Amino acid sequence: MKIIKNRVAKLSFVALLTTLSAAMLHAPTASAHGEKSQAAFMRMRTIHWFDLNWSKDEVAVNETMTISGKFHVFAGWPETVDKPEVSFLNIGIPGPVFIRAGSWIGGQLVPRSVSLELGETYEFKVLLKARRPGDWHIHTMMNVEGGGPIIGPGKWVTITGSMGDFVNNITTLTGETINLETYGLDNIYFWHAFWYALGLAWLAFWIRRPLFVPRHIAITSGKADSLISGTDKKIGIGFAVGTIAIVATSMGMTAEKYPVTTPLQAGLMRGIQSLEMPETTVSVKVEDATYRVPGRAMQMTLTITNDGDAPVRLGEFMTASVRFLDSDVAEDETGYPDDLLAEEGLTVSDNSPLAPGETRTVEVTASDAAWEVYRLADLIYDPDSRFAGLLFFYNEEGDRQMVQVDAPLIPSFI
Ligand SMILES: [Cu+2]
Repeated sequence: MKIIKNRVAKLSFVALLTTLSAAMLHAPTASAHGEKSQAAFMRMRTIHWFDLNWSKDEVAVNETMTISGKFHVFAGWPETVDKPEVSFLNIGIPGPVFIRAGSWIGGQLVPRSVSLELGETYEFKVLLKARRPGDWHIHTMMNVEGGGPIIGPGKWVTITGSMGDFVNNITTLTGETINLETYGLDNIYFWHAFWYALGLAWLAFWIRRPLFVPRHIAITSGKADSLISGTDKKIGIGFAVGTIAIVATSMGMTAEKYPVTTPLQAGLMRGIQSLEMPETTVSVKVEDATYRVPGRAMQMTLTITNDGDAPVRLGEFMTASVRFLDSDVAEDETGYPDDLLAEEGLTVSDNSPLAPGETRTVEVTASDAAWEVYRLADLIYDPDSRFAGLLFFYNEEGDRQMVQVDAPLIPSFI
């Protein structure tokens, strides 16, 4: 009786262990994405996302929304990160709460990886279809081979409705309409349960006998041969042959049922159309740049030259998705995420219009809690402490010019 109890206990322990390890492999829903813990230099010196638009704040299950905008591939790409030769436009979301129904760069459908050129600006659009209800932080994201996911700004979007209503119908190349959400699910459940049960049976077969100590004693006393009987060997062979037979038969059946299959398409698309940006007539030289730790502010001394034919003013400094605006010159009309927007975060010592042909040296301060909240200030502890970002200049008509800056940043602790 005691022995039987022991075996039952052992068996249930093993089953529990197996189930627990399987449960651990299933990752729980993430509430944040670690966007703040991505190294500041990665966010500042790789991909600059701007002119973004999340088409909706609230969307029902099965409805679609788009995220569109532009991204600039920074010319001063860090040496420690692989160049974006194989990049994949993606969306940073906590699991499949949306499905990506399509994505485009420069007007071209990009279901595959693309090759991006340093110093170029691209236009993009991602079409999403809502799947799981909840409040989700939706980021733009670029996966770069050898560089990891490079995350852009995130905005909260609410999905309403019920996930049970979600359908993802597609028509296959053979003319059949299927719902990808449930397609083949019974088969998946069946095979998981089947192999799980077979695995347990295998374990149970070997466990229903004395384990470690009695076996150890048998081996040390020279009776190792007695541990595995002829029946054991036969059953072992039975399991092996049975497994191979099941795999072979089910493969044959599958091939017969689905005669036409094509592999998942993967490949690299080159020659993606970049965006023709208006010619830059403003040039900027960074004389020096310091970050004041107590003031949560970055100060730059900039020498700005206007070679154009219209006066310009500095309206915005953008780095790592944080936008510092001079509210006299520029304002946000896109509903940009609040925590990344410093509407009055940019002060310029003299921001009167810079006349054509004029050169002026100004002190520019970009201050906001975002330096600390978004952990951009961590930059000062890097061995290559550089900052980078985009400056936007505006003329009277509201036309905009984009100038990139990239310079060493010296911290000040007083
Ligand atoms: Cu997020």
